[in-house]
Amino acid sequence: MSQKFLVTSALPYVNGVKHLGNVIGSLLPADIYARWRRMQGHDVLAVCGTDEHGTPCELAALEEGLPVEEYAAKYHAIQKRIYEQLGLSFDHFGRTSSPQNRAITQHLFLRLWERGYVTERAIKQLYCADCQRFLPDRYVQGTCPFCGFARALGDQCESCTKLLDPTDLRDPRCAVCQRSNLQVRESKHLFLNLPKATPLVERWIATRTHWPKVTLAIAHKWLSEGLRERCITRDLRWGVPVPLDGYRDKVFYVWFDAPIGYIGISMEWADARGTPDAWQHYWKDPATRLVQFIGKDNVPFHAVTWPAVIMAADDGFVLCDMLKAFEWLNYEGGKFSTSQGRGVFSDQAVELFPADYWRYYLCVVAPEKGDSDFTWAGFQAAVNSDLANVLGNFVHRTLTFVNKAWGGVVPEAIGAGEAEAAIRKTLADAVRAVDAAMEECSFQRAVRAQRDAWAAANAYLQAKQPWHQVKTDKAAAGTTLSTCVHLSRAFAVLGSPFIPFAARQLFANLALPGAPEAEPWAKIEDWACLTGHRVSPDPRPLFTKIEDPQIAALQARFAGQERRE
Ligand code: B3M
Ligand code: ZN
Repeated sequence: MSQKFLVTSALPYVNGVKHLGNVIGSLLPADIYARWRRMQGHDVLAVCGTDEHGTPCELAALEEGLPVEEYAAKYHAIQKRIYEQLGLSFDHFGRTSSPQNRAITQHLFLRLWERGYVTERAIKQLYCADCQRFLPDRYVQGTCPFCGFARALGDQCESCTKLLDPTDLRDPRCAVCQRSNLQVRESKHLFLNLPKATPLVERWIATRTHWPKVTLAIAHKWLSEGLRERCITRDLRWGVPVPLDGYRDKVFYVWFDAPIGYIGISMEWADARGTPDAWQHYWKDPATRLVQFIGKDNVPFHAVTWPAVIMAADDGFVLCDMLKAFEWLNYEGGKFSTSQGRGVFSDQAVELFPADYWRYYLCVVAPEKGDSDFTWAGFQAAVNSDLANVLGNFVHRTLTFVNKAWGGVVPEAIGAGEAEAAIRKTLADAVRAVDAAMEECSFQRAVRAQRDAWAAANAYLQAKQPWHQVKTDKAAAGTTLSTCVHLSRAFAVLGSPFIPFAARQLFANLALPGAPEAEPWAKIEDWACLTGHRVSPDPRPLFTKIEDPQIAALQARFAGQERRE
């Protein structure tokens, strides 16, 4: 039965270009999941977009010398293009700074306010008398009281990593004008009353027994430590304005409007297609399954604070059905580093190799059970052995031989025997294994199941040797070839959510009209649909092997000397 699915990926911060860890940490899994559910015939809305508010974005704009609106628009466009090149098939890639998100954020806030979930409190903050503005944490620089580092920021010292309050800093100065004309001033702020919402969250989390262990552990830890009121306003200009008298010169804290952005982006999608209410079809139907992919550090916001907002607002929005969190992808044993140019960033990745190479390898090393490591050797092995030698070779040998011995017309499988029964069962098991893995959002297992099926198909072809069979028993050779052609088609359909570009090329090689993603998932196992069909006389290789010297050069190039920007 067709169900409604809302699929979201964490919204990448707009500042800068994201690295491969970010790609496997939420973006790619959300895309694969959405593709798989669509092919199963479900009604899917998949959304993502850039998270554009907050001080890091404002400071990055300042550094690049652009007004923050222009800066955000520029990097939104850059990121959007890269994700398209990676084949990420979001129905809409929007922005948290959209008018839609502003409207829905203000609406939800007012519901919280009316329902008594927001409290007012005065807090002390630094104020720059020269710039005439309050300074959020990261706008204050000074000397670290612990280690003496001279350029510590108001939230943390980069040198000794101690967490700081701006008022802890010695010789504090304004990061914007670099002067020290600072005052401590009192200003009123709004706080989300999480203690009041705690029973709602506790009751709801108790029903999420099907969530992955990591996600539940973090949620329970937060709840058992007790939720505190959280300040949701900031003295900034860039952000969603607070629609309440006495606070109109403030904006919401970025983590207040960012998760609401999932709804705002769905509204953008609905507006863009000229059906402004269409988003409600998903968000306001209790039967919709909301499936969210995030990095581990985002769990508290998705498992506790955002659901608290949604439940406290009590406005009929669906809550998360499945929260899949990823751990960290390291780069060759260390960390990806933007400032040191260490590791591969998404813009470089799409220039270097076809998207499917990255998509496949990132699934192989998906950090699902702990941190994992990107290595060039692993990448090369995945591309050369799994993709080129196993899948690519199997398809190529099959189609070349159909062309050579049958004039390109797929023979019939007459008298399929034990070996055919076995390989058919292998495919059936693989489909079931992929479905089971995807149901649990286990991407490593989903690609492993396919790789094993490709290897089994290769072994079947190798054992049957149709190029010898044909000399003595053409019908038997035809059965082998027919089986292999149908397996190739099945691999294209089954692989389509994971390696969509190669899957399409495979369909082109089979001279099949339409695209593999348009095929019904239920029809993967079909052993006769191509009998009598003429395949392409000129099948193109699906993958190109990566040579050792190329890998050595890449290892050197991304080791950390090359500074970005
Ligand atoms: N912008 C990305 C991160 O923490 C953050 C996610 C927001 S999801 C609503 O990496
Ligand atoms: Zn200043």
